Amino acid sequence: MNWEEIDTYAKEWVKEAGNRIRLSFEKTLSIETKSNANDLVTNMDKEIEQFFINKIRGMYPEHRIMGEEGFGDELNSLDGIVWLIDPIDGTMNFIHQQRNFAISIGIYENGIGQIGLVYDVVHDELYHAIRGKGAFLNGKQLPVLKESKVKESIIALNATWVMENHRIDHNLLIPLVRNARGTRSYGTAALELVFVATGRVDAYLSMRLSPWDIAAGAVIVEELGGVVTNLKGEKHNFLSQDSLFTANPGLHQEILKDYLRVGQS
Ligand code: 2AM
Ligand code: CA
Repeated sequence: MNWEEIDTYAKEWVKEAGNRIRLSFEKTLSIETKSNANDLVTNMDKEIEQFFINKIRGMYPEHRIMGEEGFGDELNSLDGIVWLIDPIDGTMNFIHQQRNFAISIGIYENGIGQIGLVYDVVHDELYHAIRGKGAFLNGKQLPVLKESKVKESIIALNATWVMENHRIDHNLLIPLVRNARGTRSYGTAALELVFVATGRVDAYLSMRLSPWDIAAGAVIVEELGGVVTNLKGEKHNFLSQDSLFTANPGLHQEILKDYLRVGQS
């Protein structure tokens, strides 16, 4: 498979999609809700997903596509080459803030991430990795991740999970928040993953994400030696919703063992 050729096209399309999103700032958005009043989608989410699908189908008709807005294929396996697309990750931020959102595209072969592209449109920052060939920010190679301890780390974590909730015993997270140097929440999983990749934050935890939110960022983090699992420390499931826990390797182990108590009764 010519991954470099696919990467070149994907980058070109991501930049063109970014331009379309920037131009949309001048126009009125049409906003609808999906599963609940805070689950938002705009005409741009849909338009950008359709833009990518048309490009991919034109160039690579045999590839399959999983897109958040449902214009792609119905997938029940990751066999073959699959594009996992989130046209706008952080839609709520896109609507309310016109920043803190990204285009996220992961390209997987038989379930293994080969290319990850995360484009922070407003900052014109393109993070990308090709498996085994390095990870880059606007073409400049990123260094491999350094290990850190909780007490010197910034942890990306949404406050929702530190209140009583039905996905995790929030008492496990209180000491983590107390002991960390600081916590942050950006509301965009794709960017939170690339912030782990660049060391802007040291770990990111979320209880419920979809494959397209993180498929691209996971390739970038792993290319730099970071660890990507679910909260149980198991391989993340890229076919359905799952929790996510990503960090530099030393920190990942410390949090799993001392805070999430994985492997202990
Ligand atoms: P989105 O903006 O593409 O929907 C916000 O904390 C992060 O979680 C964003 O990456 C957002 O992606 C994602 N997210 C929001 N609601 C979600 C849901 N119901 N299921 C899975 N991921 C969700
Ligand atoms: Ca989205």
